[in-house]
Amino acid sequence: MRLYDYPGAPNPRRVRIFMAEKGVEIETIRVDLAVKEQFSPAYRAINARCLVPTLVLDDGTAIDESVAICRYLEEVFPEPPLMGVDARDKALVEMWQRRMELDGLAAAAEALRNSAKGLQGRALVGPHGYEQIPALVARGKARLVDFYADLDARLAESAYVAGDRFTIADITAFVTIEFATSRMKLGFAPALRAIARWRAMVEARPSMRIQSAI
Ligand SMILES: N[C@@H](CCC(=O)N[C@@H](CS)C(=O)NCC(=O)O)C(=O)O
Repeated sequence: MRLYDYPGAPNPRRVRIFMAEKGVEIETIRVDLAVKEQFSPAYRAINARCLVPTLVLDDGTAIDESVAICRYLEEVFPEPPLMGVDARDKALVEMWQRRMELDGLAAAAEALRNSAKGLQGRALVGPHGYEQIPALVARGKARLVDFYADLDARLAESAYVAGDRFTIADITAFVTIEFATSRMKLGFAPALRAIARWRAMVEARPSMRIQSAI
């Protein structure tokens, strides 16, 4: 297997953390987003959507979408389970992971991609070239504030995002917070004590310190 990756990007980071939690090592190939290598003919031949991460299996099958990659790894390397253990639990983990992605990561991306000068004409990832809409910056930021409030309420009643065990939902939430804080200075307010409690616990996991090998 080969993983196409870029060190500074949040979505590949989700997959790297997931792999580290499972103790899985995969050959990693850098796609340099800083020089728009994702649009090169060579990478388009691997993934016509021009985004990372992409996992290429030994039979040549290419899988993109971070959660689809994690799903594959969960099936091949089931221990420890990070996507639920029975029907009810799997549904709840998926629900919380989707909430973290749609309410959190997508909100942060909306604010960043509609404001960053380097992303002009690329407000959405992919090959189609959408223009920025400046009004979406304020909306993305407002959505992020709501995301933090909702997450704090959830973590006031639950040890981890999806229940009493660390899962992929925690990975998405953690990476979202790191991304919003480092790239946009949009961290959560100190008054959100439940997030602070959870963040300290998650940050202490060795997988969170794993950097890309490339
Ligand atoms: N929904 C996709 C999103 C992937 C994505 O947004 N990748 C970003 C890096 S975090 C990318 O490839 N950006 C390329 C670009 O900005 O042109 C996933 O979950 O993997």
